[in-house]
Amino acid sequence: MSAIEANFDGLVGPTHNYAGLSYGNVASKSNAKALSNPKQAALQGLEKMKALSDMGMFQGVLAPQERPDVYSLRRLGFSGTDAEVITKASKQAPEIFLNCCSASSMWTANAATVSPSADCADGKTHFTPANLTNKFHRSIEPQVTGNILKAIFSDTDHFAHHEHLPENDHFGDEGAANHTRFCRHYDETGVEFFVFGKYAFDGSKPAPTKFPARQTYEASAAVARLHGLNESNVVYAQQNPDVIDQGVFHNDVIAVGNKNVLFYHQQAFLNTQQVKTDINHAYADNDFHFIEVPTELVSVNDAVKSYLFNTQLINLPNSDMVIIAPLECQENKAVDTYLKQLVANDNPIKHVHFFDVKQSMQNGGGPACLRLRVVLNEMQQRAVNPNAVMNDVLYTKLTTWVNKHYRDQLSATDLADPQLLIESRATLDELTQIMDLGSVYPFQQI
Ligand code: SUG
Repeated sequence: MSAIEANFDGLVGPTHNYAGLSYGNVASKSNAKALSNPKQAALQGLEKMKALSDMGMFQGVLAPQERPDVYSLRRLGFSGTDAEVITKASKQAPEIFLNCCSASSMWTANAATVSPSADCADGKTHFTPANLTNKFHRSIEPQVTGNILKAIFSDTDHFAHHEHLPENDHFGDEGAANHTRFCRHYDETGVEFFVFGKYAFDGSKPAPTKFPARQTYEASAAVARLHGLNESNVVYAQQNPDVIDQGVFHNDVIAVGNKNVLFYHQQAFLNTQQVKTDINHAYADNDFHFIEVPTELVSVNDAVKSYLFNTQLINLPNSDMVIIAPLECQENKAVDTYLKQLVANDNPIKHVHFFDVKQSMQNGGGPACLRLRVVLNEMQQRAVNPNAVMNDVLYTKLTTWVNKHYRDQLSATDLADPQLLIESRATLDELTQIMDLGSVYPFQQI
């Protein structure tokens, strides 16, 4: 049965803002306190989704989260009405308050790790929401992420959902941002490639010294166990700690893979030769392409700034492999030159399409951060909630919804306005009806 790889992009939430919350993520830190434009951010995201759908791709949508997160603030001792909780927290603990306002669930590459049914022992597609323990503002996402995934992939004959891993740095899990899958055809068993930043239980092993390693080996191995993967089809690799210290906070900032291609920077891995040997061994065919970008052509700094590797590597319906890149790649001379050469050379990548996702890029989120890949066979495609699948009708509904509800400008002080929570809840309530999600948000469950 033929299968495709679908992309489920995160809708940008109504509180999209720049709070400088992600230590180790250069863009997030350098744009801290800049004014954001939630409406433009959401429309940029929708435009990319619509363009991929128009290219004949199966494009899905994942809903944003309820923010400010007054439930987390209550757990931290702020009390009273919702408005009082917001006012007290924003005055008494502004940093904690900002962490509870982020629209970071838009980066759905961090929503979960997904293993296609062809790889899993029980023949179902497995989802494990990422616990995102390394950053407080992201650690409050997994519960609702799980609700949203269950509302979209609800058919238990096809889809299996796990609870996120224990919420501790030892099991720090950042989801698909550190997970890639190789295969000849999407419907066949593939090789699942897990990249981690450090070993949690062995301090003698190499680890970054400046910025945090957000994913542990132990978390990756736990996800592989939960999903029932066959060990001979799994490859683990450690990220180069030096590049984490240069701002490569997820592997998808320095490498991307699809089918029989791994496109990566020379400095991405701690032991590149071992990575190649292990992938070749597990893939067990001679048509695998390792496309290594040398430092002398593109520095790590240029890769981080342009997000050359935070690109989507996809197969169009005519089987051409193309890159979906942010405009920043075209604006960076070294990267633009490299990409022109790449598509002219003899390799599976045929074309580069550029997209404006600047509102997300300024928080360190490129095209690949904005999407969660889900391989679906024909029966599974039919089992997906149809109101989460991009088409002309859904695009019109969602752009109308964004234009009606989203603000043009948001600053840190605007976030403390209790009216924003009322506005956001009304916005999300309407979205759950448009997407037929049921009651996925805490405010709908009370
Ligand atoms: O987790 N930025 C996100 C960016 C996530 C990008 N995802 C992938 N590479 N897959 C993060 O660091 C910044 C929010 C702020 O600073 O306001 C933020 O959360």
